[in-house]
Amino acid sequence: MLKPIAFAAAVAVSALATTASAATVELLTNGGFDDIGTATPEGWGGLTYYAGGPALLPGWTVEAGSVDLTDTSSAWGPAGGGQYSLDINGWSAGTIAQSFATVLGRLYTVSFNYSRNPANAPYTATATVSAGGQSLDVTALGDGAFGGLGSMAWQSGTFTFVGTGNTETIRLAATIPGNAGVFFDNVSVTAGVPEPSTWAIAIMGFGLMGAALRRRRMAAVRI
Ligand SMILES: [Ca+2]
Ligand SMILES: [Ca+2]
Repeated sequence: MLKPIAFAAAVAVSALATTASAATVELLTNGGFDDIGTATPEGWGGLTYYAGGPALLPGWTVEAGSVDLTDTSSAWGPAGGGQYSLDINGWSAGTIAQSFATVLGRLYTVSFNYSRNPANAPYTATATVSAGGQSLDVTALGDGAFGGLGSMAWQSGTFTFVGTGNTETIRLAATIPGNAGVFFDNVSVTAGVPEPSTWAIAIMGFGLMGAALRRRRMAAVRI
């Protein structure tokens, strides 16, 4: 059987471990690009969103150029998740952005899936994902690793940043010209959120540790 102090420590540690893995909150809206808004398909079958509109990509602002959404069952499929995925090069190099609040000192994780336009992206399609002062350059070689028309394959990218307490912006930007580039899907920003109940258990655990230490000191005095 564990001594009280060891038990208290175990409770505290397990509570903290639970806190670290339990609750994460998705901070982005429409990171999977499956909410297409009110855009209508263009002649080639996909949806294009231009800087300045008129169609709005829900959750995102198209800051430059244009971006395309294509259906999972089209030649530009399957999507990385859901029904649609995004070519960061619409008719030209596109940039999209979305802002969210951060908490000072908290660690945030950015993750996404990426592929490349199997139709006519250059051999090396590139883009940059940035958020919170950090960024990741995405490179998709035309070496077959990302599949082909109707058989797109996806890889994962991730990085972390520390919250400033200010509003931060995630930005996906094409870094090559042209109408075909890096594809994105399942873009996510999460932060681990302490659950009040587990923190209460942790604090109680530390309280028990304190009580056990006090008892030890008292016992030592008696001896
Ligand atoms: Ca999707
Ligand atoms: Ca395109």
